Amino acid sequence: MPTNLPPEYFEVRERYRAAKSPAERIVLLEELISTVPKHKGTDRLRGDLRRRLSKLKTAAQTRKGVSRQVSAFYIEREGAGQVVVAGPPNVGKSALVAALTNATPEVADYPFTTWTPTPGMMPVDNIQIQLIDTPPLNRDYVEPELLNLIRRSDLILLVVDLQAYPIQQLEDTIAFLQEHRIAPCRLKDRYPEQRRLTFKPLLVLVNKNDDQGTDGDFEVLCELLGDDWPLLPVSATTGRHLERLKQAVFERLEIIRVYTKPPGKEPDLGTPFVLGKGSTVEEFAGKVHRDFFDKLKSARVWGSATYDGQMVGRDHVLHDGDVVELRI
Ligand SMILES: Nc1nc2c(ncn2[C@@H]2O[C@H](COP(=O)(O)OP(=O)(O)OP(=O)(O)O)[C@@H](O)[C@H]2O)c(=O)[nH]1
Ligand SMILES: [Mg+2]
Repeated sequence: MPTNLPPEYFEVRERYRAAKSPAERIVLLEELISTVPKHKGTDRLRGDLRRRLSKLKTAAQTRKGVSRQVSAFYIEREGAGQVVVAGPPNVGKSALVAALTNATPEVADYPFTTWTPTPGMMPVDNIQIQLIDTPPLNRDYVEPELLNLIRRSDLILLVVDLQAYPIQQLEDTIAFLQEHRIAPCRLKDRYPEQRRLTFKPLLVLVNKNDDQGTDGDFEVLCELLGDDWPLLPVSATTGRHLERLKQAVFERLEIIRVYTKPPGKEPDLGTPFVLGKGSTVEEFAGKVHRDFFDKLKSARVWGSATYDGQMVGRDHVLHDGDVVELRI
């Protein structure tokens, strides 16, 4: 089966091969894994890379002192997706992470408050998504590790300040990211031959849209920018539109929630399995347990099937909210 690896894979693989320290190798291997598209043809490759990563991590932990050298910018993935909150100084990145997650990063009314990333978990319905507060992106100095953290993530939330030149902030930050070979997915068509760019999904959060008094400013911003960017007006201070933001993050991550149902019993609607959009029954089975993947005889689906409890094949494509009964 073809693997169809994107150019970023080969670019990151070169850097991974050239990496010297164990910490750097761990970080780059994580990044390499994030470039591999998730489909059946890459199952084996992803498995091999993950095994290699776990060996590297074990080695780093057993070697005395080495684990301490693993950078603060290396953040273990948790939950249904890893999302970085990035942008210029003082726009409210930390305030947003504090409002949306259980984390408590420092918020202050002067720029360059944040120096290291802080992860927190954001509940969205019945799943948790990891948000990471980051130090500001600025031209004078940027930690290379911060750029790697952004490259490894599943989604960028680019924050700008409605009350402080948001268009310039947006354009400068996009240009800055591009200079560091990170570009929003929506620009992929514009650079089809650009092998060295890492394309990332991106949403623009227009923060400090505190109440109806600032709605007019947001409307003007939308008119000026047209349809160029997916803009979300939010306020960390008043909590305005934060629910809408959570749903937008869920949708942009392109994930689905699927529930198990033991034969003859009620479905377990508590904790779903989270899969990529377009995942099949077979991929779901593999996620539940290796045995299900190997020995799966039949499956019944409630939700996306034509009728409830319909028998489907291994390649049936699942949808958000489906309930699946696996039989081996
Ligand atoms: N009015 C208003 N002020 C906000 C909002 N969000 C953050 N602020 C204020 O903006 C200032 C900067 O907030 P931070 O969260 O520290 O900004 P940051 O982007 O993390 O800043 P750095 O870490 O320096 O990059 C603080 O004074 C916050 O109280 C908001 O939604 N509305
Ligand atoms: Mg901050």
